[in-house]
Amino acid sequence: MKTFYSEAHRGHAGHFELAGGRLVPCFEKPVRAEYVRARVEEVGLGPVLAPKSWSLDAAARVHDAGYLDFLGRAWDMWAAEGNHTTALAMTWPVRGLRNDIVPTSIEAMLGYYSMDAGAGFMPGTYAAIRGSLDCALTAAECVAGGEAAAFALCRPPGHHAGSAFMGGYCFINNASVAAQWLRDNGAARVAILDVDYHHGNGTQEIFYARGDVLVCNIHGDPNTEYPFFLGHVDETGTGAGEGANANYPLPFGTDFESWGAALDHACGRIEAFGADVVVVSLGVDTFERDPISHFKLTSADYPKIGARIAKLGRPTLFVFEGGYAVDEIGINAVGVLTGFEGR
Ligand code: OKP
Ligand code: ZN
Repeated sequence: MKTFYSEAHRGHAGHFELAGGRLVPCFEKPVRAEYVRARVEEVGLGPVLAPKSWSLDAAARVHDAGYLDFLGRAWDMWAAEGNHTTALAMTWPVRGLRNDIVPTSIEAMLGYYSMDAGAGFMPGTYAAIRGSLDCALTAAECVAGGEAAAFALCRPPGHHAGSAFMGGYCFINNASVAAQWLRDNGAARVAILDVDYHHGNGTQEIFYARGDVLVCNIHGDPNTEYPFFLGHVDETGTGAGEGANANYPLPFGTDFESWGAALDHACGRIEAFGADVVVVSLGVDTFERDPISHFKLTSADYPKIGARIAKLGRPTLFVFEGGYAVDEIGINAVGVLTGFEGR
């Protein structure tokens, strides 16, 4: 399969995140995409191609226009106030406070348009966001054009980004924009299968009231794991979307035996739904040695994930999400793809 990779991701670098009360270099760093790309080339998965440039029209189908506008202006507004390093949110309009007034100061906007302090901007962040989106859409176009599968090597990731919020290293929800683009270009029913360790709260929020896009998430139990406030089993969709959201929260220490059972169940849901195309939010932070996660998958398990997804027999778009054990990130992510291809 083809891989789409944008060099613009390299400008999203040098940013910090808050962890344990300290500002530390962000776990979501450029070497992640470089190592995955290197592994794609090493195993000869297929060509690594630069994506086409896309306007924001497709993104605006699932994201708020004011939010997208904010993403494009955030760094310049932050720098104009004399700041030189990571733009991070610090104040949020939580329940009980007003959120009907869109703010105009950068500090207020960062909080207004985020769910945590985990999506930091640097000077090259916006270009990276756009390059990541370009990868997702160009890969989606391949799948819509009849290719069995394609890999969008997205960075930054996307699944924590909602219709009007960023968070958890994510800004534009690449998988959701791609799913909507596939809906708008011939697919009547789309399934999103999120196998990242963390719950794809942004993806769930975007499609929660939609019956045409099934969202399945396998993730750390939100009672004890980030992003905490969404991802429970009783969240099954609402209105026209009732029954089109499935969560599989699993406890710390989960290994492939129980993780794979959840995947089997999710695949059954995708079959019953009758998806015309499958979008996989492909995170490999389920790995046993991931530095911020608590599942116990091994490198030998990733090809099995790909093989199970291939059994669905549907056009499949893989969109890269998380994974922070960089030494094994290439083997694990590309393992899913070679497993899908049956080699
Ligand atoms: C992004 B993706 C854990 C803090 C978590 C943010 C993690 C974002 C993960 N103590 N910080 O889903 O891989
Ligand atoms: Zn994750």
